[in-house]
Amino acid sequence: MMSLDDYLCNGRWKRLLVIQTMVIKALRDFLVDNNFIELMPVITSVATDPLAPDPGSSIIGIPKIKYYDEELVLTQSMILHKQISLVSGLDRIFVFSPNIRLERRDRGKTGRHLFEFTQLDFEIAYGDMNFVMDLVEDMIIYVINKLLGSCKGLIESFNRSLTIPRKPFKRYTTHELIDEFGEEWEYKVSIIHKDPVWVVCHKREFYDREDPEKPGHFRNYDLVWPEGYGEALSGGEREWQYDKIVNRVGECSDVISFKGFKNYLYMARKGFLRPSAGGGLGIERFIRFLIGARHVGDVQLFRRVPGEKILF
Ligand code: ASN
Repeated sequence: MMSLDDYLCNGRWKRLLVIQTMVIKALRDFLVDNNFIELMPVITSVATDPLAPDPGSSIIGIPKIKYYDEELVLTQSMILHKQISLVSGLDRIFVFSPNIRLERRDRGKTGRHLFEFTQLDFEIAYGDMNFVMDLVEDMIIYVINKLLGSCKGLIESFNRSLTIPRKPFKRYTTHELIDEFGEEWEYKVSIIHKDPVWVVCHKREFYDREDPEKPGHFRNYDLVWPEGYGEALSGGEREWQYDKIVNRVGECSDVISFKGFKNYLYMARKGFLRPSAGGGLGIERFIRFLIGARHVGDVQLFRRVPGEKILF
C-alpha cells in the first residue's frame, strides 16, 4: 500500500523510471531492428479478449462504457486487434498496450497482479512457437545487456545484481509441472531457477491453437521469471480457422457475446485471418524482476493493485 508521503521526492521514482525508460527503448529498438511495425494501442472496442476459457482467471467482469448508442468494452488484451492487423497485410507488429483487468480483490496478495498494466504485445504472421520463443530469448538477453551497459549503477541502487540469462532457456510442459508440483507450479518452478524458463501447453483462451497432431495439447507458452517472480509473458500460435474458432468460442459462450464478436468471426469465416504466433510481455512485471521489487505495484507510480485504495 502506498501513502501520500511516498510521492515526496526521495529519488526512488526517478531511478526506477529511468530504468523503465531504458527498458522500453531497448524493447522497441530490438523489435524495430527485427522488422516489426509499431501500432498505437486500442482502449475501447466492440469486443475484447475475454480471457476465457481459462480456469486460472479471476476476472470479475469486463468493464463497459456507453457512448451514445454504442456499447464498448475496455481492452483486456489486444489479441483480436493483433490478428486483424495482420489481415491488413502487416507481417510483424507490436504495441505497448494498456490493459484493464478487473481481478478479484484477493489477487492483490500474489505480488504479481495489477488491475491496470501495460504489456508489450506482438504478433508474427506465419510465426510458429519455436520461432517466437527463440526471438523472445534474444529480446530478453538484448534488453538485460543494454541495461547492464547503461544502468548498472541504477540497478545496484536497488540492491539488485543481474546476470545475463543463457540461451536456450529450459522448457517444461504444464503436464510435467503439475505432476511434480501440483496446480501451484508457477511459483514453485520460478523459485528454483536462476534463469527464465518456458512452460508450454496450457489449456486456456480460445484463440490459442490446439496441436492438430495431439488433440488436447496446445501450441502455446508462458515465460516465467526466475527467483519466484512468476509469469513474464504469455503467448501462442493462434487458431485462424473458422470452424475451430467457433467450437472454442462455444466453450465460453457465457463470457463471450457473439454480437461483439460478429466482425471478428466474419473475418475468420471469409478466411481472412492468417496463421500467426505472438505473445505479450508484462512491462511492470519485467521492471519488478529487474529491480527485485517485492510487489509489482511497487514499480507503478500510479499504483493499481486489486483490493487497494487508489490515491490518484
Ligand atoms: N497478449 C497475450 C497473447 O498474445 C494474450 C493475453 O494477454 N491474454 O497471447
